[in-house]
Amino acid sequence: MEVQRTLVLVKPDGVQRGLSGAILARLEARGLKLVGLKLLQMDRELAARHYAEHQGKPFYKGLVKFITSAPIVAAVLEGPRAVEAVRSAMGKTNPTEAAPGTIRGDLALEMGRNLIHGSDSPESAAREVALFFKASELVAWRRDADPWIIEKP
Ligand code: DAT
Ligand code: MG
Repeated sequence: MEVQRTLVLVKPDGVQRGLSGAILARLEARGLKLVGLKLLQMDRELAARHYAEHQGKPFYKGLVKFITSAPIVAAVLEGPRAVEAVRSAMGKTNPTEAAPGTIRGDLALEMGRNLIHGSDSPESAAREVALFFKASELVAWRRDADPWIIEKP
């Protein structure tokens, strides 16, 4: 199975609500491996680059205002098909449509306060990881539990 890396952001609502640990714990418990982690506050320039695909949409201004309003936690997670694994764990963009058992379905109510970002494709992941992390900030490490999580690590 293809090993991938993906970018996760615990958005300002998640940090302010004290859910950073709970959100990362769900992804870790699923078997995804942390290879990068930091707390930061995004500026408008980083937000514009991160959300470039949404520029011009009606919700764009509010999205940038929200994502830059307070600190976030940025993480890089690695595993087989990590992009899809994070997306399915997150649930649908609109939390009221997100399935119970998902992060958004269990912990959020509104689109503009949906707690978490996860890259939507391996190409987006590569671009987004590079926006938030230098290569030297990513740690390649062997996890003792790997053979118990990944059939062919
Ligand atoms: P996702 O975060 O599930 O990848 P997205 O990339 O389509 O969703 O949008 C990025 C964020 O923008 C999303 O998490 C919340 C906000 N957003 C998207 N569509 C919206 C809409 N129609 N109204 C308000 N906010 C929206
Ligand atoms: Mg998206």
